[in-house]
Amino acid sequence: MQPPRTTFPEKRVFSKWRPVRRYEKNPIITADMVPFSCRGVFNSSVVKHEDRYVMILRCEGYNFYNFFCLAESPNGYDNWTIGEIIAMPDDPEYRKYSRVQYDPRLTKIGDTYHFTFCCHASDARMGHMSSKDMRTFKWEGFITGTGFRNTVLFPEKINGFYTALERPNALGEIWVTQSPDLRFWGQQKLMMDKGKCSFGWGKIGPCGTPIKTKEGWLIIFHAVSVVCDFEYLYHAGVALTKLDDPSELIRVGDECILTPEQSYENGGHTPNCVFASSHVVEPDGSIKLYYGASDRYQCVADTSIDALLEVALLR
Ligand code: BMA
Repeated sequence: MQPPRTTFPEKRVFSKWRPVRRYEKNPIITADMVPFSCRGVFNSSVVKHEDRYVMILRCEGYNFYNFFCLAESPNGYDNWTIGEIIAMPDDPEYRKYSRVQYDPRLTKIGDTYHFTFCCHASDARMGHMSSKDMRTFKWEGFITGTGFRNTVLFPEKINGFYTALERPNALGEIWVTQSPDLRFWGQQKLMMDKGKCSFGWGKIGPCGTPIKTKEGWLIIFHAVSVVCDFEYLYHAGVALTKLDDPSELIRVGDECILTPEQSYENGGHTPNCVFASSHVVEPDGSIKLYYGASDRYQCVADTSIDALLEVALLR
């Protein structure tokens, strides 16, 4: 008979320190603040443009169709003003996929904001618009065929190529893809399969713009575990990859950085869901992490590059 285990293996039990602290006034945006018929606001994307935080707010109507609104705040936490609905492309190919759109992602490359989002007909496909002023958006075209979701661009070229993370819809894993011109994409490589994540055995996918650090690219991802009544639980985690080849994983943090624990995350439309779709890195290395709670509310939390690296490398 095995003797009873009295100690845990090293690095499996950690201090109570947590890398992410929720904003005490969460949720920061709710459907009743939107001046249009709307049942939920969630999984949005934020950039700091000039002196304002500008959000592409994902709104879900009572017809269950989604639309994107612009929202602005002076400090990224409160006093959000909800503005115009973003005009979607007047393009014959786009119209075939225009019934459903969701999961906005924003990356600034040079002086241009790139807005990628999921469009759906019989399967998902990634659309791409660009903007210089975060008010008007130009349709650039589809950057994937069907079967792909959650494409997010890196903020700079890698080895001379624009680079993005994407998720094949059916597989729920993270791939790296590259392009010479932001139009034609290829050279796909697997970055991370769901078996690498201790809390993402259901599926995983990329979140906001990868963050360049001295240790490597810090990748925030969403991960789904499945509990015994077959319900999904959505969490956020971090991974670190090589700077010159983001398909090469350095390590994946075993501890999730955010998991549903508050009533607004455990209830709502998709119970037990936090979806950290975007973040803003401040000059001092602190990070505002924007996340949707239970597919109903838009929230924010505070973290930092150092805290996320601690998880990616050591926890
Ligand atoms: C995202 C989107 C949502 C979904 C959510 C969980 O990837 O597909 O529609 O409900 O995950 O927040």
